[in-house]
Amino acid sequence: SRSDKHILVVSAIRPRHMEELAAKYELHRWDQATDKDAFLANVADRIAALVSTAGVGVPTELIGKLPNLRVITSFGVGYDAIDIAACTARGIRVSNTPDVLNDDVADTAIMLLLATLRRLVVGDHWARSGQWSEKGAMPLTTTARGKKLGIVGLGRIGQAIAARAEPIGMEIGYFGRSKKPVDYHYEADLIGLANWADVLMISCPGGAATQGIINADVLKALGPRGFVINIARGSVIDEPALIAALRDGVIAGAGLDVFHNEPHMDRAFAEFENVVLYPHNASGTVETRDAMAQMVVDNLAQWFADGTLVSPVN
Ligand code: 8YV
Repeated sequence: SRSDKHILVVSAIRPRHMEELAAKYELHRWDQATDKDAFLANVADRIAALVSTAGVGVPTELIGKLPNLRVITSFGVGYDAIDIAACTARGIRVSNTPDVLNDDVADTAIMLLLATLRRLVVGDHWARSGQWSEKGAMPLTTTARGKKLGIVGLGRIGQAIAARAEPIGMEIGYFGRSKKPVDYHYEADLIGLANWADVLMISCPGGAATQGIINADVLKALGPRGFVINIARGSVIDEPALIAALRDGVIAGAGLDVFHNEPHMDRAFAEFENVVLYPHNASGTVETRDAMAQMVVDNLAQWFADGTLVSPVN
């Protein structure tokens, strides 16, 4: 029955899906509690399931305070903000929401790539501000056609990006832990890929294994005509090194959906004309966010029915 299915809400999903969950389960809104410790003291023992979002994650010390926690259903494909090893050690299952966001994230990657090379934001400002009528044509930009796209992480999203870059006329290369059965150019190390590429596309998972791998050396290898696009995690890039590279002309520009310390993005980025910014919104369409929320609902329903998950992480 509903009264013995207790779920802790660490970060809420879509309103309609929250209503659906509230009708089926006892929801405990940790996200809305002001005194979180007092709130937890009353419910901790009853919590079997937890709902959160990729951006917010789950504090590891919170997991430690929930002795009967068995499952975490996370909204988003990335799970770098959840300590999966700690969950596995305690027998806590984790699910994410893969695949349903691949197309929108890949579209955003291409949107940022083209907006950066073609200087969409500068052009928009040129038209809006009246510079067009005062000064004439805006400065020329860079074509994507014929350029080399170096993809860091050719997973499901990376492959969806490659499939879109091909008809634009880009040559595709990639770096990852293993060579894949694809016709694209493979580089076994990141400096090699950065040397080869005109545009470096970051689409690998976040977390300890990729922390700061796009560092000053990689940016130097990419060079003064090279661009970085990041739709993965801010943590993958050494951000002070990126800011220095943009300031000093070490690279030509960047298109960024993700940052360190979101949503408190480093204001230095706002000063660069050769940068296009998007506020971690690559999956942010009504359609895709609804599909992701439905996967959270489905994972919970299946877990409460038979103890299995639609899209397990561990
Ligand atoms: C998140 C994301 O869903 O899927 C991911 O890993 O980063 C986004 O799609 C969004 O930030 C909500 O947490």
